[in-house]
Amino acid sequence: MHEIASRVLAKDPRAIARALRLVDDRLADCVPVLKDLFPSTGKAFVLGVTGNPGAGKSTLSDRIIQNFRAQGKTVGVIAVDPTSPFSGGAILGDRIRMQRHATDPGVFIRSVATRGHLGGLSRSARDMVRVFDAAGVDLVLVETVGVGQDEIEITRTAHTTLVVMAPGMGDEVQAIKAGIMECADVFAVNKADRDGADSAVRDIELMIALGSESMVAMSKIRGHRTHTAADAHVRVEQRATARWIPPIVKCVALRNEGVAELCKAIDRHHVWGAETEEGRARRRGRLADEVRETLREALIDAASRALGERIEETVRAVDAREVDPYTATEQLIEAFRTAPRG
Ligand SMILES: Nc1nc2c(ncn2[C@@H]2O[C@H](COP(=O)(O)OP(=O)(O)OP(=O)(O)O)[C@@H](O)[C@H]2O)c(=O)[nH]1
Ligand SMILES: [Mg+2]
Repeated sequence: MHEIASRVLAKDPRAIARALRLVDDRLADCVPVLKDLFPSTGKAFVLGVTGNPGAGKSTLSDRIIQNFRAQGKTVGVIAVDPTSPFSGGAILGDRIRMQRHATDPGVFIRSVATRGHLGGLSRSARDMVRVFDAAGVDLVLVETVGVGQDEIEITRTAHTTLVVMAPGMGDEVQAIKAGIMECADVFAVNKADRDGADSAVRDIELMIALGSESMVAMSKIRGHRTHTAADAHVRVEQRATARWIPPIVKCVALRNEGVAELCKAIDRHHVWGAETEEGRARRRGRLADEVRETLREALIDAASRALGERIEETVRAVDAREVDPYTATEQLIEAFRTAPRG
């Protein structure tokens, strides 16, 4: 076994930090480490926390961490720093708001930059979750801003996704736009100390009642690019027989109000995911997606290595109308199949 892997399994904080860095940088050494760690994973509960910038995700996460710590559970946090123009300063914000846990040896916090990731952010997040999981952490909390496809994709790593909204910010419309309504397992209407919390709850209830189909329709009518995420969700929903209806919990993260109830709602979804056939099917579906995605990448890598220049030449030939793209692809596959293995 890889030395870092055995130290992660022994819960050595420095090895955990190093493994997280390896995974985040996608250094070549990370795959053997992940292979060693995988058999020891599958025990942690993974909670995704998403929502619009400033909705109170970090403040609420801090409270949720407190709640888990009070039960003697250990926590790993992955805070994905958004590239979104409206959330400048989030890195500092996250640090400050979770700072009370910074000296707690039962809490590991790791920030991940979204900038510079070549589409592999959700994979990095998933593998970082595994590092924490193998190290025996009980809860892995992943905070991401619910804007942009990349960030939303990350929520697929989670067993339970908490969507945090704040009243009076037009969050519901923003959320439909971003496609985050569809990935919510539990809603928190935070900042309930402000006006409009009850009407925010009613809006969300209405949207849940309308169902995903209507959300997709609405999203399409509004011309949002992101309706594909919603489409995919509807397909998943149609496969599931007993639907989970997301509960909506009002809270005031600043004053720790409603947080205990929120944690109970999260826990109910956790149990649903682990103990119902629908929940288990959803978890298996995610692993199946991962295997397909990894296979696709590995095949493309292998084909690019084996075919080299030929791919570019084919592109030029198609562009020059010398060959159609269908025949060209068939020829490339045939060339790949018969290429000498190296
Ligand atoms: N009034 C009120 N303010 C809150 C509450 N919870 C959080 N806030 C404030 O809202 C602001 C944003 O809180 P954060 O926890 O940083 O929100 P966030 O969603 O993590 O923000 P980003 O990570 O920047 O997207 C801070 O000034 C918090 O103090 C609440 O329950 N009531
Ligand atoms: Mg935050």
